[in-house]
Amino acid sequence: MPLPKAELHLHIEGTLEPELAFALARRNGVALPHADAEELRRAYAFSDLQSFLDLYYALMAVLRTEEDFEELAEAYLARAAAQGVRHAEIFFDPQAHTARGIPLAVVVDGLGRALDRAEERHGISTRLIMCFLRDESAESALETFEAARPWFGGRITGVGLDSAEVGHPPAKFREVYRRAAEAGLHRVAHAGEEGPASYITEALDVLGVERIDHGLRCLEDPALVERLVRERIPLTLCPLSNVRLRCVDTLADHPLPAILAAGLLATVNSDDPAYFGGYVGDNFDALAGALGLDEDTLRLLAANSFHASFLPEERRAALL
Ligand code: ES4
Ligand code: ZN
Repeated sequence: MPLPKAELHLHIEGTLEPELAFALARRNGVALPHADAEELRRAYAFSDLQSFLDLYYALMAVLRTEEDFEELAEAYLARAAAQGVRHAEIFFDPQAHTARGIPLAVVVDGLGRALDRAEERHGISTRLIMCFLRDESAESALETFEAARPWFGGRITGVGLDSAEVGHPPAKFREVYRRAAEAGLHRVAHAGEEGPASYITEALDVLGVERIDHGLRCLEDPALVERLVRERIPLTLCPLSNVRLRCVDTLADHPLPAILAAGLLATVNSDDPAYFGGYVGDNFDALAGALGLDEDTLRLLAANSFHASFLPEERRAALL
């Protein structure tokens, strides 16, 4: 039995497996620049975050209808449940769809159809977090935020910040995060994946985030590490992602041991599992193998995932 865990850093568009991409492409009459699923999989050799993002955004062209988004989320939930996930806080990228002419309602309601049944079918509670693309303008983020108001406090419970990090510091999104706080939404942001430790500090100070997605590079700033420990700010680490995007050389070089030794609240997640070689249980297994993690450390990581979640305390305690 896999350890019960929560997944807190998962881009639903990054769960699009090549086989489903081809099935949806056929159904929707969308041409893909690859012969078949195997050839597409061979293209998953990334040199950095941007080389991944180029393919990730291109493949989204196959997602067009509510049914498509429902199938995407349903496939993720089934795989996650099989690997012990009991709670999932799921990211999606509204702008990546609205920019292609797909209405926000198609995306949110389509995902919602699968999430509505997740508890009953898979024993997984869910939350949906809308992410702003940081390489798009602050105005575009504000427009997207306002368009999503009908779902606030219902289907959408938080905001995040993703896509190309370097050159797009958190402060660019001050106003939209201010409005998110005012609307009672949770706030997270990717920071310190490829970008510097100062982006983590800025995400805390300017955006008021409650969790840092990735946050690997916090180790470059000892005062920041001390603050993250003191304030119990969780890091949502994604080890297989870090290797595939060359943020770390190999899993054996992953800084998780240093992060845990520093007293940080670290969690393990899959990020974009269809692209990076595995779902969250696969991330646990690969880390355990490469770093020789013992059973107590694996249990700690799984327990951290509930502590770092946005579930109410009673529900967290019940899942632990
Ligand atoms: C992402 Cl790994 C990663 N980093 C930043 N933005 C993303 N969007 C999807 N995956
Ligand atoms: Zn991510």
